[in-house]
Amino acid sequence: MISSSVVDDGLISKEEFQLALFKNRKKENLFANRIFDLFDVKRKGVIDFSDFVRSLSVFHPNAPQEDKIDFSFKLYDLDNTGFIERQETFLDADVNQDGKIDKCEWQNFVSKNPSLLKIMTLPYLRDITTSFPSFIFNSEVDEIAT
Ligand SMILES: [Ca+2]
Ligand SMILES: [Ca+2]
Ligand SMILES: [Ca+2]
Repeated sequence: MISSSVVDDGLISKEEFQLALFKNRKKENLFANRIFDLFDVKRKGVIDFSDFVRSLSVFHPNAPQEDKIDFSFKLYDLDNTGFIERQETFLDADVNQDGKIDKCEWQNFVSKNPSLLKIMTLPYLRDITTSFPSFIFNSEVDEIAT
């Protein structure tokens, strides 16, 4: 459905992705751009079906917490530096006060603030796995990395 919302080509463009997330294709959204980039595993500027399924699997209720933390870290690391810099978040997670949040600080922060990971779980995906067997749950999302 998403892939055919603008151009029915079996691929999800950034415009279609934004439309699905925010019901709005006009407004450029930094967050939507970042999620799109993370879903665009093959870096082709479009999301194909395998990219989509693979990335979405991290949002499954049964996906490992570690994968969710990882994905959320990348999500907030908007400029892809491997750190969440102060300007990327207002969160007071920078324990060693070096002006940036590393993966370790992020893990600690998230474990103290589990609500942050709520957006990383989409309960309805549980139904997809049962009603849509080709949705293969995997934990290979690490490969999305940089
Ligand atoms: Ca399309
Ligand atoms: Ca960064
Ligand atoms: Ca730090």
